[in-house]
Amino acid sequence: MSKTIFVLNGPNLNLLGQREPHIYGSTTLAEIEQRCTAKARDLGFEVDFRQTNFEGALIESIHEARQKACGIIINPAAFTFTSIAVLDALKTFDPPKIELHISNVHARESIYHKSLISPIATAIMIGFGADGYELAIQAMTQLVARGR
Ligand code: CA2
Repeated sequence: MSKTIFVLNGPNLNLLGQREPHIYGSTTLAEIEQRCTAKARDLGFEVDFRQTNFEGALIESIHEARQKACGIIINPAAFTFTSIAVLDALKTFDPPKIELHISNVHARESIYHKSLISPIATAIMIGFGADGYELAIQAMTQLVARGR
C-alpha cells in the first residue's frame, strides 16, 4: 500500500510568511514543507507537497493522488468556498482526506464560514496556524493505520 501523503495547497499560499503575518503567521510554505517531510519520515511515511494558484492544477493533483496517495491533506484556500469542481474531485478519492486551514475561518468574515469541502472531508483542522500541517500529518497516519 502507498505510504505517500499528498499535501495540497491552493491559491496565494505561496505568499505565506511574506504578507499578513497577523493572520497567517511568519512561517513560509517552504518551511512548512520541510516540517511535514520530517514529521512524515519519523512516522514511516512520505510527503508529496504541492501548491498551485490554478483550480485545474489542483484538481489534476487530486486525480493523481487517486493512484499514488494513502491520504490527502488539503488547504484549498479560497477554492474552499467556491469550487464545486474541487469538491467533485475530492469525492472521487476514497482514502482519508483532511481539510486544513491555518486561520480560524469561523472567527473571520462570513465569506469564510461556509466550506463546500467540509461535508465530504474525513476530518477538519482549523486555526492551529502553521503547526496544523504537522498535526495533520500525525492525524493522517493514524487515520491510515485504522483504515479510514
Ligand atoms: O487559513 C487558511 O489556511 C485559509 O485557507 C487561507 C485562505 C483563505 O481564503 C481561507 O479562508 C483560510 C487564503 C490564503 C491566502 O494566503 C495568503 C498568505 C499570505 C499572505 C496573503 C495571503
